[in-house]
Amino acid sequence: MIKKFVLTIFLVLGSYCLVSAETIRLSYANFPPASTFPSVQMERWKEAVEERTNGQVRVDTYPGGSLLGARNMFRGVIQGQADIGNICMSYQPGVFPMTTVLELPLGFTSSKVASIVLWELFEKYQPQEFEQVKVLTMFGTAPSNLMTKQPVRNLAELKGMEIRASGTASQILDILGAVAVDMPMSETPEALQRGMVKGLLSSLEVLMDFNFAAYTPYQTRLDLQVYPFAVIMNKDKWNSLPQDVQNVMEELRLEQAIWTGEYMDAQVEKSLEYARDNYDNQMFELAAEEYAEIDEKLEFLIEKWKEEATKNNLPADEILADLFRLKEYYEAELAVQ
Ligand code: DTR
Repeated sequence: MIKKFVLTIFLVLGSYCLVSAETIRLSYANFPPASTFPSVQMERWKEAVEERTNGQVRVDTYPGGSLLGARNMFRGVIQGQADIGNICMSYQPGVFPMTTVLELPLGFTSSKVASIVLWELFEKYQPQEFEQVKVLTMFGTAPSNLMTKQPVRNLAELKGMEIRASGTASQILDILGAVAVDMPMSETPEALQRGMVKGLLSSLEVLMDFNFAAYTPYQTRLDLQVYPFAVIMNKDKWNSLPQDVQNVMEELRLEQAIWTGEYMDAQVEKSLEYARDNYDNQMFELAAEEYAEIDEKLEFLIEKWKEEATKNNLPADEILADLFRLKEYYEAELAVQ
Protein backbone atom coordinates (compact mmCIF):
# COMPACT_ATOMS: atom_id res chain seq x y z
CA MET A 1 0.00 0.00 0.00
CA ILE A 2 2.70 2.43 1.07
CA LYS A 3 4.77 1.34 -1.87
CA LYS A 4 1.88 2.10 -4.23
CA PHE A 5 1.34 5.51 -2.61
CA VAL A 6 5.01 6.45 -2.95
CA LEU A 7 4.98 5.28 -6.53
CA THR A 8 1.90 7.38 -7.33
CA ILE A 9 3.46 10.48 -5.74
CA PHE A 10 6.64 9.83 -7.67
CA LEU A 11 4.79 9.49 -10.96
CA VAL A 12 2.63 12.58 -10.40
CA LEU A 13 5.53 14.76 -9.31
CA GLY A 14 7.75 13.32 -11.96
CA SER A 15 5.36 14.08 -14.78
CA TYR A 16 4.69 17.57 -13.35
CA CYS A 17 8.43 18.34 -13.31
CA LEU A 18 8.76 16.98 -16.79
CA VAL A 19 6.02 19.25 -18.16
CA SER A 20 7.11 22.39 -16.35
CA ALA A 21 10.75 21.79 -17.19
CA GLU A 22 9.90 21.38 -20.82
CA THR A 23 7.38 24.15 -21.34
CA ILE A 24 9.13 27.35 -22.24
CA ARG A 25 7.04 30.45 -21.64
CA LEU A 26 7.79 33.60 -23.57
CA SER A 27 6.23 37.02 -23.14
CA TYR A 28 5.56 39.01 -26.32
CA ALA A 29 4.80 42.75 -25.96
CA ASN A 30 3.09 44.89 -28.55
CA PHE A 31 2.12 48.56 -28.44
CA PRO A 32 -1.10 48.86 -30.51
CA PRO A 33 -4.51 47.27 -29.81
CA ALA A 34 -5.33 43.63 -30.60
CA SER A 35 -7.41 44.59 -33.66
CA THR A 36 -4.49 46.18 -35.51
CA PHE A 37 -2.10 44.45 -37.91
CA PRO A 38 1.00 44.35 -35.64
CA SER A 39 -1.00 42.50 -33.00
CA VAL A 40 -2.79 40.25 -35.50
CA GLN A 41 0.57 39.11 -36.88
CA MET A 42 1.74 38.54 -33.28
CA GLU A 43 -1.14 36.08 -32.67
CA ARG A 44 -0.37 34.30 -35.92
CA TRP A 45 3.29 33.92 -34.92
CA LYS A 46 2.31 32.67 -31.46
CA GLU A 47 0.02 30.01 -32.95
CA ALA A 48 2.62 28.91 -35.49
CA VAL A 49 5.37 28.62 -32.86
CA GLU A 50 3.18 26.78 -30.35
CA GLU A 51 2.01 24.35 -32.99
CA ARG A 52 5.40 23.75 -34.63
CA THR A 53 7.14 23.16 -31.29
CA ASN A 54 4.34 20.75 -30.31
CA GLY A 55 3.49 22.83 -27.29
CA GLN A 56 7.07 22.97 -26.03
CA VAL A 57 6.83 26.75 -26.22
CA ARG A 58 3.98 28.85 -24.90
CA VAL A 59 3.80 32.50 -25.93
CA ASP A 60 1.91 34.94 -23.70
CA THR A 61 0.89 37.95 -25.79
CA TYR A 62 0.42 41.49 -24.44
CA PRO A 63 -1.18 43.82 -27.02
CA GLY A 64 -2.19 47.45 -26.48
CA GLY A 65 0.91 48.49 -24.53
CA SER A 66 -0.10 46.32 -21.56
CA LEU A 67 3.50 45.20 -21.01
CA LEU A 68 5.60 47.72 -22.98
CA GLY A 69 4.56 50.81 -24.95
CA ALA A 70 5.81 52.07 -28.33
CA ARG A 71 8.37 54.40 -26.78
CA ASN A 72 10.07 51.91 -24.47
CA MET A 73 9.72 48.72 -26.52
CA PHE A 74 13.29 48.47 -27.84
CA ARG A 75 14.95 49.20 -24.51
CA GLY A 76 12.42 47.03 -22.66
CA VAL A 77 13.28 43.97 -24.73
CA ILE A 78 17.03 44.60 -24.46
CA GLN A 79 16.62 44.79 -20.68
CA GLY A 80 14.38 41.71 -20.57
CA GLN A 81 11.14 43.32 -19.35
CA ALA A 82 9.56 41.36 -22.18
CA ASP A 83 11.16 38.43 -24.00
CA ILE A 84 9.83 39.53 -27.38
CA GLY A 85 8.61 42.90 -28.63
CA ASN A 86 7.40 44.56 -31.78
CA ILE A 87 9.04 47.85 -32.73
CA CYS A 88 8.41 50.43 -35.40
CA MET A 89 11.82 51.82 -36.37
CA SER A 90 10.28 55.17 -37.38
CA TYR A 91 9.42 55.91 -33.76
CA GLN A 92 13.08 56.31 -32.79
CA PRO A 93 14.70 58.58 -35.37
CA GLY A 94 18.47 58.11 -35.68
CA VAL A 95 18.55 54.72 -33.95
CA PHE A 96 18.06 52.57 -37.08
CA PRO A 97 20.10 54.22 -39.82
CA MET A 98 19.92 51.25 -42.18
CA THR A 99 16.41 49.84 -42.02
CA THR A 100 14.84 53.31 -42.11
CA VAL A 101 15.88 53.34 -45.78
CA LEU A 102 12.31 52.10 -46.24
CA GLU A 103 11.02 55.46 -45.03
CA LEU A 104 12.29 57.17 -48.15
CA PRO A 105 9.75 57.97 -50.85
CA LEU A 106 10.83 55.10 -53.12
CA GLY A 107 7.50 54.14 -54.61
CA PHE A 108 6.66 50.88 -52.85
CA THR A 109 3.16 49.82 -53.82
CA SER A 110 2.51 46.96 -51.40
CA SER A 111 3.26 45.84 -47.90
CA LYS A 112 4.17 42.37 -49.20
CA VAL A 113 6.98 43.61 -51.43
CA ALA A 114 8.17 46.13 -48.82
CA SER A 115 8.31 43.34 -46.23
CA ILE A 116 10.30 40.90 -48.37
CA VAL A 117 12.73 43.63 -49.49
CA LEU A 118 13.26 44.81 -45.91
CA TRP A 119 13.92 41.27 -44.73
CA GLU A 120 16.37 40.50 -47.53
CA LEU A 121 18.28 43.73 -46.94
CA PHE A 122 18.49 42.96 -43.26
CA GLU A 123 19.72 39.42 -43.93
CA LYS A 124 22.39 40.61 -46.33
CA TYR A 125 23.75 43.56 -44.35
CA GLN A 126 23.16 42.37 -40.75
CA PRO A 127 23.28 46.01 -39.58
CA GLN A 128 24.79 46.92 -36.26
CA GLU A 129 21.57 48.68 -35.20
CA PHE A 130 20.09 45.28 -34.23
CA GLU A 131 23.23 43.91 -32.62
CA GLN A 132 21.76 43.89 -29.13
CA VAL A 133 18.76 41.72 -29.98
CA LYS A 134 17.73 38.66 -31.97
CA VAL A 135 15.50 39.65 -34.91
CA LEU A 136 12.59 37.24 -35.42
CA THR A 137 11.02 38.90 -38.43
CA MET A 138 10.56 42.26 -40.14
CA PHE A 139 7.84 43.85 -42.23
CA GLY A 140 6.96 47.12 -43.88
CA THR A 141 3.53 48.70 -44.08
CA ALA A 142 1.58 49.55 -47.21
CA PRO A 143 2.43 53.04 -48.54
CA SER A 144 1.28 56.07 -46.54
CA ASN A 145 -1.63 58.26 -47.46
CA LEU A 146 -3.27 61.26 -45.94
CA MET A 147 -6.41 60.90 -43.79
CA THR A 148 -7.94 64.20 -42.72
CA LYS A 149 -10.92 65.85 -41.03
CA GLN A 150 -11.15 68.47 -43.78
CA PRO A 151 -10.68 67.82 -47.49
CA VAL A 152 -7.15 68.09 -48.90
CA ARG A 153 -7.65 68.35 -52.66
CA ASN A 154 -4.41 70.21 -53.33
CA LEU A 155 -1.22 71.19 -51.55
CA ALA A 156 -2.62 74.63 -50.67
CA GLU A 157 -5.30 72.97 -48.53
CA LEU A 158 -2.63 71.05 -46.65
CA LYS A 159 -0.72 74.19 -45.71
CA GLY A 160 -0.47 74.72 -41.94
CA MET A 161 -2.60 71.66 -41.13
CA GLU A 162 -1.45 69.69 -38.06
CA ILE A 163 -0.92 66.11 -39.17
CA ARG A 164 0.34 63.21 -37.07
CA ALA A 165 3.19 61.04 -38.39
CA SER A 166 6.52 59.62 -37.24
CA GLY A 167 10.15 59.64 -38.39
CA THR A 168 10.87 60.62 -42.00
CA ALA A 169 7.11 60.87 -42.64
CA SER A 170 7.08 63.88 -40.30
CA GLN A 171 9.85 65.53 -42.30
CA ILE A 172 7.90 64.84 -45.49
CA LEU A 173 4.83 66.56 -44.07
CA ASP A 174 6.82 69.63 -43.10
CA ILE A 175 8.37 69.79 -46.57
CA LEU A 176 4.88 69.64 -48.09
CA GLY A 177 3.70 72.58 -45.97
CA ALA A 178 1.79 70.77 -43.21
CA VAL A 179 2.71 70.97 -39.52
CA ALA A 180 3.95 67.54 -38.49
CA VAL A 181 3.08 66.30 -35.01
CA ASP A 182 5.31 63.36 -34.14
CA MET A 183 3.85 60.49 -32.10
CA PRO A 184 3.41 56.71 -32.27
CA MET A 185 0.21 55.33 -33.75
CA SER A 186 -0.98 54.17 -30.35
CA GLU A 187 -1.30 57.81 -29.20
CA THR A 188 -3.12 58.94 -32.35
CA PRO A 189 -6.76 58.06 -31.52
CA GLU A 190 -6.71 60.42 -28.54
CA ALA A 191 -4.90 63.17 -30.47
CA LEU A 192 -7.53 63.00 -33.21
CA GLN A 193 -10.44 62.94 -30.80
CA ARG A 194 -9.11 65.88 -28.82
CA GLY A 195 -8.45 67.87 -31.97
CA MET A 196 -4.70 68.09 -31.34
CA VAL A 197 -4.23 66.95 -34.94
CA LYS A 198 -6.43 67.29 -38.00
CA GLY A 199 -5.34 64.06 -39.59
CA LEU A 200 -2.58 61.51 -40.04
CA LEU A 201 -0.20 60.08 -42.61
CA SER A 202 -0.20 56.29 -42.53
CA SER A 203 -1.20 53.14 -44.35
CA LEU A 204 -4.97 53.14 -44.83
CA GLU A 205 -5.96 49.97 -42.95
CA VAL A 206 -6.25 52.13 -39.82
CA LEU A 207 -9.51 53.59 -41.21
CA MET A 208 -11.10 50.32 -40.17
CA ASP A 209 -8.76 48.88 -37.54
CA PHE A 210 -8.87 52.04 -35.37
CA ASN A 211 -12.17 53.21 -36.88
CA PHE A 212 -10.43 56.42 -37.99
CA ALA A 213 -12.97 56.48 -40.85
CA ALA A 214 -15.32 58.07 -38.30
CA TYR A 215 -12.88 60.95 -37.60
CA THR A 216 -11.06 61.45 -40.88
CA PRO A 217 -13.64 61.08 -43.65
CA TYR A 218 -11.28 62.47 -46.32
CA GLN A 219 -8.29 60.72 -47.80
CA THR A 220 -5.74 62.03 -50.27
CA ARG A 221 -3.80 59.55 -52.38
CA LEU A 222 -0.07 60.21 -51.96
CA ASP A 223 1.40 56.68 -51.83
CA LEU A 224 4.41 57.87 -49.86
CA GLN A 225 6.93 56.02 -47.70
CA VAL A 226 6.34 52.82 -45.78
CA TYR A 227 6.99 52.33 -42.07
CA PRO A 228 9.49 49.58 -41.17
CA PHE A 229 8.85 47.19 -38.27
CA ALA A 230 10.88 44.48 -36.52
CA VAL A 231 10.01 41.74 -34.06
CA ILE A 232 12.91 41.35 -31.67
CA MET A 233 13.86 38.98 -28.88
CA ASN A 234 16.04 39.49 -25.83
CA LYS A 235 19.44 38.03 -26.71
CA ASP A 236 20.00 36.05 -23.51
CA LYS A 237 16.54 34.57 -23.81
CA TRP A 238 17.30 33.59 -27.41
CA ASN A 239 20.58 31.98 -26.42
CA SER A 240 18.81 30.01 -23.70
CA LEU A 241 16.41 28.33 -26.16
CA PRO A 242 17.03 24.74 -27.30
CA GLN A 243 18.28 24.32 -30.86
CA ASP A 244 15.03 22.78 -32.18
CA VAL A 245 13.01 25.75 -30.90
CA GLN A 246 15.49 28.19 -32.44
CA ASN A 247 15.17 26.31 -35.72
CA VAL A 248 11.37 26.68 -35.72
CA MET A 249 11.68 30.42 -35.13
CA GLU A 250 14.38 30.91 -37.73
CA GLU A 251 12.36 29.06 -40.35
CA LEU A 252 9.43 31.34 -39.63
CA ARG A 253 11.24 34.65 -40.22
CA LEU A 254 10.65 35.23 -43.93
CA GLU A 255 7.36 33.32 -43.89
CA GLN A 256 6.05 35.65 -41.18
CA ALA A 257 7.17 38.74 -43.12
CA ILE A 258 5.28 37.54 -46.20
CA TRP A 259 2.21 36.55 -44.19
CA THR A 260 2.08 39.99 -42.57
CA GLY A 261 2.54 41.81 -45.88
CA GLU A 262 -0.27 39.83 -47.49
CA TYR A 263 -2.52 40.33 -44.51
CA MET A 264 -1.91 44.06 -44.50
CA ASP A 265 -2.48 44.54 -48.23
CA ALA A 266 -5.81 42.75 -47.97
CA GLN A 267 -6.71 44.77 -44.88
CA VAL A 268 -6.09 48.07 -46.71
CA GLU A 269 -8.58 47.04 -49.42
CA LYS A 270 -11.18 45.97 -46.86
CA SER A 271 -10.66 49.16 -44.91
CA LEU A 272 -11.34 51.39 -47.91
CA GLU A 273 -14.54 49.50 -48.59
CA TYR A 274 -15.52 49.79 -44.94
CA ALA A 275 -14.88 53.54 -44.91
CA ARG A 276 -16.92 54.06 -48.07
CA ASP A 277 -19.83 51.87 -47.01
CA ASN A 278 -20.11 53.10 -43.43
CA TYR A 279 -18.92 56.69 -43.47
CA ASP A 280 -19.21 57.80 -47.07
CA ASN A 281 -15.50 58.57 -47.06
CA GLN A 282 -13.98 60.31 -50.04
CA MET A 283 -10.57 59.76 -51.62
CA PHE A 284 -8.98 62.66 -53.50
CA GLU A 285 -6.20 62.60 -56.05
CA LEU A 286 -3.94 65.61 -56.56
CA ALA A 287 -3.33 67.15 -59.97
CA ALA A 288 -0.50 65.52 -61.95
CA GLU A 289 1.70 68.64 -61.60
CA GLU A 290 1.40 68.46 -57.83
CA TYR A 291 2.53 64.83 -57.76
CA ALA A 292 5.53 65.85 -59.85
CA GLU A 293 6.19 68.77 -57.47
CA ILE A 294 6.10 66.40 -54.49
CA ASP A 295 8.59 64.01 -56.13
CA GLU A 296 10.93 66.87 -56.82
CA LYS A 297 10.66 68.34 -53.31
CA LEU A 298 11.33 64.99 -51.65
CA GLU A 299 14.23 63.86 -53.78
CA PHE A 300 16.88 65.36 -51.49
CA LEU A 301 15.76 63.01 -48.68
CA ILE A 302 17.53 60.18 -50.48
CA GLU A 303 20.81 62.12 -50.48
CA LYS A 304 20.26 62.98 -46.84
CA TRP A 305 19.73 59.33 -45.95
CA LYS A 306 22.90 58.39 -47.84
CA GLU A 307 24.93 60.93 -45.86
CA GLU A 308 23.60 59.63 -42.56
CA ALA A 309 24.12 56.02 -43.57
CA THR A 310 27.69 56.70 -44.66
CA LYS A 311 28.39 58.40 -41.33
CA ASN A 312 27.23 55.14 -39.74
CA ASN A 313 29.66 53.12 -41.86
CA LEU A 314 26.95 51.67 -44.06
CA PRO A 315 27.51 51.09 -47.81
CA ALA A 316 24.68 53.47 -48.76
CA ASP A 317 24.88 53.20 -52.55
CA GLU A 318 25.05 49.43 -52.46
CA ILE A 319 22.06 49.20 -50.09
CA LEU A 320 19.97 51.48 -52.32
CA ALA A 321 20.97 49.62 -55.46
CA ASP A 322 19.99 46.31 -53.82
CA LEU A 323 16.74 47.82 -52.64
CA PHE A 324 15.74 48.94 -56.14
CA ARG A 325 16.79 45.63 -57.69
CA LEU A 326 14.84 43.58 -55.13
CA LYS A 327 11.81 45.87 -55.33
CA GLU A 328 11.66 45.57 -59.09
CA TYR A 329 12.12 41.82 -58.97
CA TYR A 330 9.40 41.15 -56.39
CA GLU A 331 6.97 43.64 -57.91
CA ALA A 332 7.25 41.84 -61.25
CA GLU A 333 6.85 38.49 -59.52
CA LEU A 334 3.78 39.70 -57.63
CA ALA A 335 2.23 41.05 -60.83
CA VAL A 336 2.25 37.62 -62.48
CA GLN A 337 0.74 35.81 -59.47
N1 DTR B 1 2.05 53.79 -40.44
C1 DTR B 1 2.76 53.61 -39.21
C2 DTR B 1 2.69 52.23 -38.67
C3 DTR B 1 1.35 51.67 -38.57
C4 DTR B 1 0.49 51.46 -39.59
N2 DTR B 1 -0.66 50.83 -39.11
C5 DTR B 1 -0.52 50.67 -37.78
C6 DTR B 1 -1.40 50.12 -36.83
C7 DTR B 1 -0.99 50.09 -35.53
C8 DTR B 1 0.26 50.57 -35.15
C9 DTR B 1 1.14 51.11 -36.06
C10 DTR B 1 0.75 51.17 -37.39
C11 DTR B 1 2.35 54.68 -38.27
O1 DTR B 1 1.70 55.57 -38.75
O2 DTR B 1 2.73 54.67 -37.11
